[in-house]
Amino acid sequence: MYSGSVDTFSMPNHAPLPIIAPPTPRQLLTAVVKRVAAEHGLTLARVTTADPFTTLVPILLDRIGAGRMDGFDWFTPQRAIESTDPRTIHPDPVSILSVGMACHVPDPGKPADGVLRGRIARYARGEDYHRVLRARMDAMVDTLAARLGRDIVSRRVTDTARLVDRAVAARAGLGWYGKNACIIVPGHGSWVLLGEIVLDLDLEPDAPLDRSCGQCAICIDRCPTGAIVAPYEIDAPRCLSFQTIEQRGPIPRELRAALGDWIFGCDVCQEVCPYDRAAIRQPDPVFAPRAIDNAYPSLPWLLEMSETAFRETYRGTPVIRAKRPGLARNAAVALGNTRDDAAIAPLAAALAGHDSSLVRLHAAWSLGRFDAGTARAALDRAQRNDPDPDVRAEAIVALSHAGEDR
Ligand code: B12
Ligand code: SF4
Ligand code: SF4
Repeated sequence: MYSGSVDTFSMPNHAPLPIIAPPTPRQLLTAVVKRVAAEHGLTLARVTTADPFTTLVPILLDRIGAGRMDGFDWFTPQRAIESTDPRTIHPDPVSILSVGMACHVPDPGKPADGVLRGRIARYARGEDYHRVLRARMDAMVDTLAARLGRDIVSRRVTDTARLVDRAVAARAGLGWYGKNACIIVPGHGSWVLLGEIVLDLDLEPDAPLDRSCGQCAICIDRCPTGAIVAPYEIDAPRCLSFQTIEQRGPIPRELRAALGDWIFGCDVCQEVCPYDRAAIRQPDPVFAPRAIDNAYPSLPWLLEMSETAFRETYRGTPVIRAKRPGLARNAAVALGNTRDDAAIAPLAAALAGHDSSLVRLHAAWSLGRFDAGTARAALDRAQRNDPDPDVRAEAIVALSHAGEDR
């Protein structure tokens, strides 16, 4: 790839001739780096400098101070400040290669098979991007070192507490910030997962993209929980992605109905975005779901699945992170949200016998959304017999609101 400057000069009696400045060694090196990245499946790759992201510091500290990152124990002010400076992870950083993998594989759609099903966010339906991206970045650096005939000191990160992936991608012009805080990549929308390679190579930086959402605010209006509290500002504790993936305890009552059928992550603020809808679909095939349970799993099955079944179905995918009780908890809530009487029997069975009190508690909440006698009977048994006081208390609350739309 050549990106040198083009100039013209005039000669008497001749049309202007273009003068193409020869590429500099830095431009040639940058072209080699991007070519090697593409050879390793990192087709989205742009460069920025390794200068600290100083303007990010007050934003991160403001967010922490406002409680927007509550629930992330690792997101301390100290850690946040460190994550804005590549020198904290590399002894001699000069450039950063921002890389992305497109994850919007075709949606198989919920089967119309009469089974009550949940919904998994698209990025989590196939292979775990952390592993794939890491492996590609590692292989790419090895090839690059061999091609250049020199050692390269590099640090490769994705989704860590060590660098703010989106800030790197924005400065490198890989994409631009949407008001949903996601990086929108031309041609792919925000369906792109990000990583960085911090290098000791002097590369030609790309320019940030001069794009913005303009007057659009669809994602803010459509977020089911109002978690986009202002443009570019997410209140993580209110975000369904946080509640379904990171939350280890009970999901706050006031957010349970908003969860709808999401049982791992949430894609609403991306699905409604005009840029995401118009994106050319060139996803990486590693993100394709292995089976329907990796995209739209049966909710009753999630409530009764064994540890072995959980591991076999979700091994190597991001869903493993939720752990079996967490996923079953989400399924219990999603079953209640169906308001379909077919949900009562699996919920009653879970309330009576699930090994996790967290799951029983959410099954109680969900049963409280039904007016049927079988739901009340299951709640009545639980309020008297469940060994966990929190489950008994939830059953009492559920009975007092039984059948209400809450
Ligand atoms: C913590 C975290 C979360 C938390 C908190 C979300 C958040 N907004 O921070 C939770 C669990 C809620 C979450 C959810 C999701 N996440 Co997440 N998450 C992260 C993580 C680990 C850190 C993000 C961070 O530092 N946040 C700090 C806070 C303060 O950022 P913020 O409030 O959003 O503000 C940012 C911008 O809005 C911008 N900004 C602030 N003010 C202004 C003002 C202007 C004018 C502009 C232009 C920009 C701007 O600067 C901030 C820094 O980026 C990153 C990986 C990483 N290490 O970077 C992945 C990451 C951001 N997540 C990612 C994904 C895919 C998601 C989900 C889509 C997953 C899903 N489908 O469920 C959702 C999307 C939710 C959303 N709308 O943001 C991707 C994003 C890819 C992309 N194209 O943008 C990342 C980069 C992981 C990766 N390596 O690919 N995530
Ligand atoms: S991921 Fe869902 S809950 Fe979180 S901000 Fe986007 S739309 Fe809202
Ligand atoms: S929905 Fe509209 S406001 Fe939200 S990110 Fe997309 S373009 Fe921006």
